[in-house]
Amino acid sequence: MEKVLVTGALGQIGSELTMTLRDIYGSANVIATDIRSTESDVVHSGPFEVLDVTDEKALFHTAKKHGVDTIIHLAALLSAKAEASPMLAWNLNMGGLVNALEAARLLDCQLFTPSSIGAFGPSTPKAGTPQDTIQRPTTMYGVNKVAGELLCDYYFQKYHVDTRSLRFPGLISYKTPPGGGTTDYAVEIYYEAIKRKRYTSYIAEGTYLDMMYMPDALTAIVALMEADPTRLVHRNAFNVSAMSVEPEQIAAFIRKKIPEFVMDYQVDPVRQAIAESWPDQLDCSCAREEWGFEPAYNLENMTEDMLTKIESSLSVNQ
Ligand code: AKB
Repeated sequence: MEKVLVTGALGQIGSELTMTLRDIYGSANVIATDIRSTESDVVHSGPFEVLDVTDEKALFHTAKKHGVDTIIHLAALLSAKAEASPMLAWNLNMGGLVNALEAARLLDCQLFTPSSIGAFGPSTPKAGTPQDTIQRPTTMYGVNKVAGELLCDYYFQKYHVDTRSLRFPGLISYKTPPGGGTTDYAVEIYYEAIKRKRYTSYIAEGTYLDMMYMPDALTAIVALMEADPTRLVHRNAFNVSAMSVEPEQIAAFIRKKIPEFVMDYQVDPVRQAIAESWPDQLDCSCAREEWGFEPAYNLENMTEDMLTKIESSLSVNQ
């Protein structure tokens, strides 16, 4: 990676990844794009362009104009939003990806795009979910992710486009909130713990899902993209996770810092059904063996960091 185009750069992953890439590769070498512009570090700290990824020509010309060698394609709808608007999800998630792949093919770029635990479904083994296993998701988001994995493999095999991807679990971060995902509760809980000392979870007690702290996700993206291709047996996409947790476990770790924190439940049937269709805990051994995946954060040190960072950012903004 020397010169990178990021789509969806103002989203949860993009807003942090863009800044990390600018630190590593230089601000001028990371071109951030999104469907909208905002007053933000991403927009002001380096090149930024408004870009609709469903516009094939605009995506191609933006990548060509900047002479990039890598496309990090993040623009997509998350699971709950995709379930509410399946056709919009199909058009954006699949249309955007194929446009990014075509630009990568024509301009000889490396390409990263995230897959998800959503690429699995109810018939997938729930515990120790293997790297290569049944993928029959029951959500539009999951259908998009499986199709996306296959499409990326197709572009690698047929056109030798250097495509690489990670199956992200719920990503927990304190800088930019996620929007429209099933795992968003695991971010909201920390904000509500600081602001109100209580949280009503829309995911039921006892529902285990894989999670990872954003710094580990950013490190993983860079490590995978810089990995020696001869070591990669897999490409699209690697299982990655740092913890398998249910809501009450997060609450218990929050209570170590905020003893008066209270959590109750008002289960949202749509997001609960999505969560129940996903694995409880992924097997990440291929990511460890093929490119050295090693997350630094577990539930304990992530919770400490989240609470400290949210507290200081809320007090600065008061
Ligand atoms: C979502 O909940 O939709 C995402 C994901 C796990 O892909 N966070």
